[in-house]
Amino acid sequence: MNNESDRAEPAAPRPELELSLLLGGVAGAAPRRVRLLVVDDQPVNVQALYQVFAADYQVLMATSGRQALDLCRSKPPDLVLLDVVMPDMDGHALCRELKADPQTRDIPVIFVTSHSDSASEEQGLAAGAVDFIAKPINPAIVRARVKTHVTLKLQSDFLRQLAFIDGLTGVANRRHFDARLRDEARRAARNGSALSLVLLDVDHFKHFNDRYGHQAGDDCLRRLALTLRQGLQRPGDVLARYGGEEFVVLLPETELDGALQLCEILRQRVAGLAIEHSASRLKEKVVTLSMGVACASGGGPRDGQELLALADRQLYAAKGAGRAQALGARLVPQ
Ligand code: GH3
Ligand code: MG
Ligand code: MG
Repeated sequence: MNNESDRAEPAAPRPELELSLLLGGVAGAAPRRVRLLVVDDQPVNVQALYQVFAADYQVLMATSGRQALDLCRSKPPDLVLLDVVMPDMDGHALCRELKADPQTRDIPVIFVTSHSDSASEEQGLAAGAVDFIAKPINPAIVRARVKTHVTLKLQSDFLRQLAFIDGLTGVANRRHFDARLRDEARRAARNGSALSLVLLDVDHFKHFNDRYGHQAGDDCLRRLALTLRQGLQRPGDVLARYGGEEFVVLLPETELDGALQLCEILRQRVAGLAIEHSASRLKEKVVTLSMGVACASGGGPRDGQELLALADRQLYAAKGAGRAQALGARLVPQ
C-alpha cells in the first residue's frame, strides 16, 4: 500500500506517481514511469513535443511508421502522439495496425495534424484514434489532452489487471495462472527447457478455521501469500492462488532439484511465520504446508494439465506421508 505521504503530494501529481497510486494496491505490480511515444517524420516536430513532455513522462521518439510499430511492440508506450502525413507508412495505416494487434490495441493514439477538416478527422477516428490535436501545437492544450487520455488508459489497465488478481491475497488468480501455464508449456517445448510446477496446500486448514474463525483463516492465507511471494527467487516465477487454501507456483527453466530447493526455502519461510495452529493434528502446533512438485525436463510437458495432475498426485502423497513436506516427481515422456 502507498503511505500517506504519497497522497499528500502537490495538487498536480506527476503521472508516474499516479500510476504507482493506481497499481500500488496490487501485489507484485512494480510502479514505472508513464511512457509516451512521439511519431513524426520531421525531427523538429518530435523535438517540440519532447520538450513539452520530457519533465513528466518517459518520452520515446520515432521518425517513421515502421520504427514506431517496432517500439510499440518492444517497449509498449501508454499513449502515442502520431503525425498523419509520413512517407512509407502514414499515420492512419500505423494506427490501423496498432488496433488490429491484441498486443498493442489498448494503446491510445492521438493524431497531431495540420489537416483539421472533418473528413480527415472522420478518417482518423475510423482508424481508431481517441483524439486530435492541431498543429502548430499549443503546449497547454497538448498537455491537458494527454493527461486525460493517460489517466483513462491507466484506469483501464488497472481494471484489466484486477480480472487476473485474487481478491483475498492480491497474488495472481487461477485464470491468470492457467494462461501462464499454457504459455510456459509452449515456451518450454520451443526452447527444449525444463518446466516445474508446485502445488501447495495448507495442512488441516479446516481445523484452523474451526478453532480461530474464518476471518483469522483469511488473514492466515494473506500472510502465506505474501511470504510465498517473497520467497520466489526469479522474476519469471509465478505464484497464484489456485483456489481455497491452495497455492501454485510455476517455475520456468527449473529442474526437479531446483524446484525442491525452492520448496525448502518456502517451507522455512512459512515455519518462520510461526502462525499458531493449536488444532493442527501435527506435532508442531503451527501452520504448515504440504507441497507436490512436478517437473517436465527437456522440452516441457505435452500440455500443462498433465503437469498439474502429476503435482496433484505428489501433493496427495505428501499429505499421506505425514504432511508438512514436499514430494516431487518427473513427468515421464511417452
Ligand atoms: P488437509 O491437511 O488434508 O489439506 O486438510 P484441510 O482441512 O486443509 O483440507 P480440506 O480440503 O478438508 O479443507 C480445506 C478448508 O480450507 C476448508 C475451508 O474451511 C478452508 N478454506 C478454503 N478456502 C478458504 C478461504 O478462502 N478462507 C478461509 N478462511 N478458509 C478457507
Ligand atoms: Mg485443499
Ligand atoms: Mg488443506
